[in-house]
Amino acid sequence: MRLDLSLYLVTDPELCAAHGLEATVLAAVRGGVSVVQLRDKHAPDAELIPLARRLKAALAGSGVPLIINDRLEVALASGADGLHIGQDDGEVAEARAALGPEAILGLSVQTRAQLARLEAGRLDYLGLGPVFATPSKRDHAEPLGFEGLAELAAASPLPTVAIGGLKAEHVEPVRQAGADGLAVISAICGTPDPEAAARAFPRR
Ligand code: TZP
Ligand code: MG
Repeated sequence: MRLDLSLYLVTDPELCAAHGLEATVLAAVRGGVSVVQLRDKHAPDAELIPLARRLKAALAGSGVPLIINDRLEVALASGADGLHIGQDDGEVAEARAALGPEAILGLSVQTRAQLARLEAGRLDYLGLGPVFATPSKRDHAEPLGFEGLAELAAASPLPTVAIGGLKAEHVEPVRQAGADGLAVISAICGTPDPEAAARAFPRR
């Protein structure tokens, strides 16, 4: 599965609840999202594993990979395509060893210092952000702006996806900053029509 980061949907249990998480994801895929990440900071594994399995089954044949945020056990038990971890979510080497060589493994990066100590050989992509302040992530790092994003993207040895307060109007500035795509929660999940919201993102 070639990794297309162009429009990367991150789910949020509350923001996706209006239409149901699965229906929201499927609508967003019809609208053109290229990756789906299941992100739920609170649900126990016993709840997330069956949900991830249902999402994986629903995405079958779409070519859209399912990536699990933070929870290695959920990624392993559900047959998801990969895992996304943050700077405090454990070791990249351990995650890669557990997942095997074929799985997609992504890491969130906020600073040049983090880029400098990257285990790039074990990773497939980086999430760079937040570009803007966002209520969708508590205690996020200082926003990068497009300038900070451009600096990190230029220094990244891996494909990058920008995240944090991004909307359809930001596709072009994100591209100009050198990132390979945008990751969004609220611009798709928090809208009355997630399919139309996804479709509103200009595609190359
Ligand atoms: N990581 C950095 S910002 C963010 C995450 C998970 C939340 C992005 O959500 P939104 O609603 O697209 O700003
Ligand atoms: Mg995390």
